[in-house]
Amino acid sequence: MAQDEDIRIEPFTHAAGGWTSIKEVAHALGEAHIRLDGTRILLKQNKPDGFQCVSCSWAKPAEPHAAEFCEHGAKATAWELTTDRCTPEFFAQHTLTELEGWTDLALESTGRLTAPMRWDAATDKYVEVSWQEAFADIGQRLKALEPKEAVFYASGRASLETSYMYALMARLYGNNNLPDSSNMCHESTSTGLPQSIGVPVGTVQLEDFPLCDCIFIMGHNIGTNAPRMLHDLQQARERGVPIIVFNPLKEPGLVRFANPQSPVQMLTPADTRMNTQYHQLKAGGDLGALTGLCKALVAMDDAARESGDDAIIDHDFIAQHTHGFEAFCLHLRQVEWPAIEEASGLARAAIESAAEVIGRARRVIGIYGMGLTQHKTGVANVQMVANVLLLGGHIGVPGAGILPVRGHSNVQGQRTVGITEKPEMVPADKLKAQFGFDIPKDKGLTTVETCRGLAAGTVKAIVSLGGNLLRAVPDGPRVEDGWRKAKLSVQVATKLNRSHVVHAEAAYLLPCLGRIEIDRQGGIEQAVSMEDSTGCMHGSRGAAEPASDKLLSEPAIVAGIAKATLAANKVPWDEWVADYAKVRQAIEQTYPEIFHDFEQRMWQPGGFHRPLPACHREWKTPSGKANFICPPSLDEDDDMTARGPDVIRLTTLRSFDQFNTTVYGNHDRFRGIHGTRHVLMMNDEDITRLGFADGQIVRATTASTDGVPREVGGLRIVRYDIPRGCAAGYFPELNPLVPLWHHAVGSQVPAYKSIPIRLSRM
Ligand SMILES: Nc1nc2c(c(=O)[nH]1)N[C@H]1C(S)=C(S)[C@@H](COP(=O)(O)OP(=O)(O)OC[C@H]3O[C@@H](n4cnc5c(=O)[nH]c(N)nc54)[C@H](O)[C@@H]3O)O[C@H]1N2
Ligand SMILES: Nc1nc2c(c(=O)[nH]1)N[C@H]1C(S)=C(S)[C@@H](COP(=O)(O)OP(=O)(O)OC[C@H]3O[C@@H](n4cnc5c(=O)[nH]c(N)nc54)[C@H](O)[C@@H]3O)O[C@H]1N2
Ligand SMILES: [Mo]
Repeated sequence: MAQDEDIRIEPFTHAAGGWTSIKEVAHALGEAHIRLDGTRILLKQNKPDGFQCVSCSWAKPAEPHAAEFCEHGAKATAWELTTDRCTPEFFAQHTLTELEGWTDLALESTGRLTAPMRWDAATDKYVEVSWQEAFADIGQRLKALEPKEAVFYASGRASLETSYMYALMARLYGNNNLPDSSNMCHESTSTGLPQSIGVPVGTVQLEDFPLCDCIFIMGHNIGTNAPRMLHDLQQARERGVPIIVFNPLKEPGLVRFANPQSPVQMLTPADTRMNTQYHQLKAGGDLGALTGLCKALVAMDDAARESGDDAIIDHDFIAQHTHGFEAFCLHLRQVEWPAIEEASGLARAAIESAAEVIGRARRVIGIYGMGLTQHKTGVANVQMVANVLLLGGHIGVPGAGILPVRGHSNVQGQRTVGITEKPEMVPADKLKAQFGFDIPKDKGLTTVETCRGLAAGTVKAIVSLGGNLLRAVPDGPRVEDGWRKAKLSVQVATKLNRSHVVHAEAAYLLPCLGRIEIDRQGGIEQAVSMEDSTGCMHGSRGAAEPASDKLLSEPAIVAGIAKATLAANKVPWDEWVADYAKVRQAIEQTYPEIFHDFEQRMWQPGGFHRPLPACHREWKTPSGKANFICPPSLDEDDDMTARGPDVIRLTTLRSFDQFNTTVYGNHDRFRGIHGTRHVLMMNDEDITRLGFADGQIVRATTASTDGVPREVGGLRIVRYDIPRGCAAGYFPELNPLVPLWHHAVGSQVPAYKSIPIRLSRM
């Protein structure tokens, strides 16, 4: 955790982007001790012949801006290219027990890892080990386990090539234990959308933005977490396209934006008002709001038809392409407005004003993020967004569609090429033909199930391709206890984090090249590829010299472990590492519809789009149609274990100064909170009602009835513009409050955005 500094709370009154943004980039570059010519590197970011940003997964346009990066992308680049080094000499000076007491920021600030390390029990220190020795020992230890006892986690940055190799390794080893960060992120999308529209990903591409005539955004903080999308939204606003936001917090990026690429906006105070309606619903109020929206659309359509006006609902589309409309309408007619208002925290008139705009639009794009997926009702939330769009026929036509904004820069692609615990998602026949083996049939473990397995002692080895599982997951302290008792932990990483300093009986820390670095195999520069949030695949070539000559690439590390672990198999691991084009050929053979002519098309400006049947109204669902799916309830908390006037609903968010568990600093510029991350943003009336004061330091305790104590102390109450009954604070500091069992029905995405808590004095 970053230490508190001078604490300042002051409202942010500027436009997002603009001058502050450029200044911030320079600041970040200066502070992170960037090597080489930072600007030269940055100009290659997100370019068709350059490297794909390691920060968010937003689309990379075919005709990029001169500087196609945002300040967060620049920060992420600077962070990877730091001149600081975390060397064997550093580890010689610190035991892991000591490092466990360090903050996240302090651990990562030690710089790039430089050499493969093995934990030494006698000294409680990491000591350098040769790559060959590391692989051989890891292989021995994995071979000694039952295949089901090992888990292969992936974080979402690794390339398509590495991900394909990693998944193949796990399946040859004998399991589908391939959880990844999407299990904590967009798995509600991957579970919900196939049932609704027959694809696990969004249907919107960049080309749709100039054609749409209405956009709604739910539960995504675009200004911080996918800032380059602000350009597309801004252009839409300048065409007069209405943008309707549903978010408990007024996020500045969704309020006003000054484009740092626009000379006019840079030289004058001009900026664009980014929304036309902003609805501050309750955290977890989305099912209520979306149900209200659909109910209002149906009512508007009834009225229009009675008076002979144009229909609001696309009845032809519904008749030809959908299933379940009548049952859905019946459900909507039965739900009463007071219940909708109570569940959403929004007035009927507010919801109707949104419906008025969405109902009259011809081409609507629905965008959403973690504010929808990380709830007990996460899957139902996603399906309700699909329902809204299906009512108006907004799926499968240009200028419209559904847009889940993914997290990590290749998290979507990682799933596409086989990193999934669900064996049915993998073309087993193709893999059999290519490599002569049957993939394991049993479903593997999700991230939540992996944590349960660690806590229960049934998961005995944890291999991680990036990430910081111990910080990212719910119930961290209990998972940590299990992790310490496991037999093996192997962490492939660029920078030091908590999941490296908490060790199993045997622990390895294997440093890899980052994507921005030049990857040479046998002296020949290699390229890799990834998939963005809009289903487009792009090539990526590193531009900077590696941080250390002892680093291996991720494909080389995966191949090293695979060769030491697996029985004889038909995978040409060494040939693949020598030439990544050969991995791409294998990917092409396994997934020919998506990856044909991979080698040529990956360099196409704008990338190449994967075919998605829903985009041309072909529905790969069991009914053969797009399905209206009724939500199970209106309120998240129908089965919540604890209720009462003193229970408030906590949502956990990212600040301006972080990338997931990587905390760059203590400033949340857009929310005006400086110098501390230990805060609870609360409504003024709640603060008074519960007998507290603005600025008071309190303890939060989870209001669950499972008998497990969960608390985080030292939290400063910050009076904030947030609906009554809700509070907001930062991930990962607040993760100990989230019970492992508190997750979305169907997808197991932890309900990080809806945690019942009580407050007490400290
Ligand atoms: N700079 C930067 N970029 C990132 C990341 C990062 O940490 N830093 N992380 C990456 C990853 S892995 C991901 S998944 C994405 C995450 O990007 P987001 O999806 O934006 O994730 P969060 O920051 O968790 O914020 C969610 C938003 O939802 C709102 N919200 C909270 N609860 C609710 C609710 O109940 N209903 C609704 N409607 N809204 C709610 C919050 O106020 C916030 O604006 O960003 C990616 N990009
Ligand atoms: N309370 C709460 N918890 C959450 C969330 C929330 O909103 N609220 N969000 C969830 C979400 S959406 C996600 S995606 C997860 C994130 O969970 P993870 O993906 O597990 O975590 P990250 O913080 O992204 O991982 C950071 C680490 O990755 C390593 N790394 C960085 N670059 C590379 C690379 O190129 N290669 C390799 N091998 N390693 C690299 C570095 O060592 C760094 O310390 O957290 C989840 N947890
Ligand atoms: Mo994520």
